[in-house]
Amino acid sequence: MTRTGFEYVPTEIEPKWRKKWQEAKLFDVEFNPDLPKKYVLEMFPYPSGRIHMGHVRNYSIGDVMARFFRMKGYNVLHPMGWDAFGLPAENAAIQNKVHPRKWTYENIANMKAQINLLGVSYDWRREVTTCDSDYYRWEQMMFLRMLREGLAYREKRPLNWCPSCQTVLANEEVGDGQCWRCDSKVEIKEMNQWFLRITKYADELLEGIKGLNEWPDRVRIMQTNWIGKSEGAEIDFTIEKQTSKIRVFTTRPDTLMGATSIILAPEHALVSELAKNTVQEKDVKAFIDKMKNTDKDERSSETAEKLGVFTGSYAIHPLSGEKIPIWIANFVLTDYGTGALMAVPAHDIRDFAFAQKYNLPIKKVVQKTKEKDDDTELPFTDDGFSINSDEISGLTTKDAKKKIIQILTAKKVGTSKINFRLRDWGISRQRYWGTPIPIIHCAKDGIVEVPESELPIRLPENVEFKGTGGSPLAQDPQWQNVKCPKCGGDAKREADTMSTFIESSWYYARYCSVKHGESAVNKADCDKWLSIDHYVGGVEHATLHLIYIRFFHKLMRDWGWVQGDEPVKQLICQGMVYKDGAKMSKSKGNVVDPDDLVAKLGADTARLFVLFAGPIEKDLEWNDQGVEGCFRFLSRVYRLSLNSNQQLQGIKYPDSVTSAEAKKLQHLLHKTVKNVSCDIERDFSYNTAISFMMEFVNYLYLIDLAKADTQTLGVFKKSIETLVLMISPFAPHMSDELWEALGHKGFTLNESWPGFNEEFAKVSEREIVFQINGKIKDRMQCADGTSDDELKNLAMANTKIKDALSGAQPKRVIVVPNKLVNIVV
Ligand code: ANZ
Repeated sequence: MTRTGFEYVPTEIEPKWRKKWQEAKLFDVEFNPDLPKKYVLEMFPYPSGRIHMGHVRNYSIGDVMARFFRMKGYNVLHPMGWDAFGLPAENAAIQNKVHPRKWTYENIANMKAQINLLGVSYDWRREVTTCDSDYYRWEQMMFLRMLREGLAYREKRPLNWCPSCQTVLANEEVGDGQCWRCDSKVEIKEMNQWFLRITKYADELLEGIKGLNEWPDRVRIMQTNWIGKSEGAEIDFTIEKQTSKIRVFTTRPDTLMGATSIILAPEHALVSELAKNTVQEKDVKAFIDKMKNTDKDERSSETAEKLGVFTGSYAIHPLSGEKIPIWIANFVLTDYGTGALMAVPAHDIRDFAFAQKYNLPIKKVVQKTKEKDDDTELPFTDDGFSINSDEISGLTTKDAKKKIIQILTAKKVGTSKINFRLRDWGISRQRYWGTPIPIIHCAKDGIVEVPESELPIRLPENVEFKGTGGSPLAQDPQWQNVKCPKCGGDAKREADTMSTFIESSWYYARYCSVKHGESAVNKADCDKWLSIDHYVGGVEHATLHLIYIRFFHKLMRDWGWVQGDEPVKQLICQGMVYKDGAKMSKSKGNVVDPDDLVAKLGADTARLFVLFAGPIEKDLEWNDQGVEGCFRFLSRVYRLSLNSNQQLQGIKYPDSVTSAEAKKLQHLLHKTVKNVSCDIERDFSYNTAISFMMEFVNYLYLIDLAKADTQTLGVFKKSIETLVLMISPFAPHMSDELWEALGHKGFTLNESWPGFNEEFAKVSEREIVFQINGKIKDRMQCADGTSDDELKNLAMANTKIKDALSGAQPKRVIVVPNKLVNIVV
């Protein structure tokens, strides 16, 4: 192919097309009942100021989907917005004395411009900004509805407190005893908090996981464990010389006869009473104090040393009537089950270690076999057969559990019980930049709702950002001091704001409408677009956001706002972007700025690279050569298209394709379309789809148009046009530029995705003759276009040839492609 001066200069092409797209309102979408629909969604960003490569990857993945499906004939909803409340805005306010609102909206403007530079096909008319009162007012309304329905409540509870952020954290926001945001050590603090009763949906949230068959397994497992359903029993133990009882939760009621102590969490309400006036009282107090400052995860970790103290009191075994000691220990947690357990050292690893350490009796009540007394080693934690357990002796673990629950129920000392690890969702935050909780506290009337007609309750303006303690909202007396809506007396507004995870729990439904009118979401629009067909985001949201979004969907369903039980059909968790072996981040100093890349090599190259560098769900290692490789590939496509376009003026697609060269090209064209389409559609395997296009381009470069027959020229022309359409979702600016240059009007996005003919795509076969010194020895069917080297290898490996050669070394091997291999000896 002759080279002429077509130079690929993305900075000249890209702004021009973005302007045209905008003018044509190319990305605005209305629902069309005649077309199948797709709702493609990327998790919306926190407006931190600038987008990073992780964002570029996220949005490029979604954009290729959206564009591909649109070309495939779907009605595609592809919206974007801002998860705009949150702590960084406040920290910026503290550090730079800029109001969180100003900071946030400026960041949004910056980031929107950056995203638009990438040419992502968002329908911005649907943009959601969660810190707009027009958005959060609905959240306040939902909160009041939940309050009325008993789904929101206030309670004093020990909660995770981050001393550095000065705020309460949800369990999900604590990992390894540290704050998810600032890594400070989390403390436990008793506080009045608002909760959402997510546990009401625990069973449904768990059951629903079974139907999420297009979610990654790891996310389904994480959610299952997070919800943590345990089936077992609650059993009451009376306390010696007292009227009160201790209730324990156990998943192994069949081991009741092996219980040799009761162990309470140090925070258990009965502890101080039990130890009162005993010799142990001082030790117990000291132990409780020590535990206060020990992190929960640390206490319950498998490797942590088991520590405890005897309370000085005894419990009475409900069946044997025996006296067993009551202890407190570090590994018993206050917020699980009843905060108390019966220790069965013979059959529980932790209890075993504890009993050994403190010399508590160990009683074997389960063994592996049905035999009289086998030599099962302790602790034995598997299922087996009950022994030394009166009525249930001899039964399998499963039957023994059932039977013992019957016995306990009849005696009114126990019942079957299902426990969930999932806790109600604590949503109060002592923060400014969040949705105000629409509640008024009145000395006379207690908790009073703000009347809905007064919503939204906007944030006070008169607040100084100092970063020290408490709720900033309480600093503005004018805002906080109000009259009680019920009695008219002096009252105070609730000064906490809501967890920002609430905003991201329902935004997807709001996107369904362009105009909302007087409701949070529009049912008719939601019915049209939901559920989300493909949801793309990071796996770090597996147990936070992705549980809350499912919870809110069920809430909204129960309110009749949306249909269907689940919000997300397919979840795609993209990998992270690494450079020099570390996650790309400002603190590591290994950031590649998307704007720089776009300015230098163009948005299309940036998009192509983040998709070509590996499978979307795998982590991606940044590679400057890889980026340049992508730029070169696009340049090659650009030059090839424009050069050939000059030479192919007036050439038409042939009526029939008969020449060998044209046939081969036709085959490769159809095969490429097939491979690219399948890879995108089946599992969004973009990197392999791009490879197929690269291979095809390499082949096209081998064809000498000056020598090719007219059929080949016709198929070549078709090949270029098809290639331009196939690259369009990945490199939309360049594709539209080429499409125009090839003489077409409009945008590639409005063209149909190229089809293929299965017959042409099939590998056609040729009969290859194997000869020695010109004499035919064998024949074989080989794929059309099998390479010379491959044919040579096939011939040398052929048994008839091997026999005939009987060890003789060939002097020469002559290959005539698609016809024969002749071995000269
Ligand atoms: C007796 C027993 C015998 C137990 C046995 C286990 C094995 P999951 O499966 O996670 O639900 N437990 C109960 N409450 C606890 C608390 N607040 N903190 C720590 N551990 C607690 O765990 C349930 C089991 O964990 C319960 O069953 C109890 O020990 C313990 F051979 O009771 B088991």
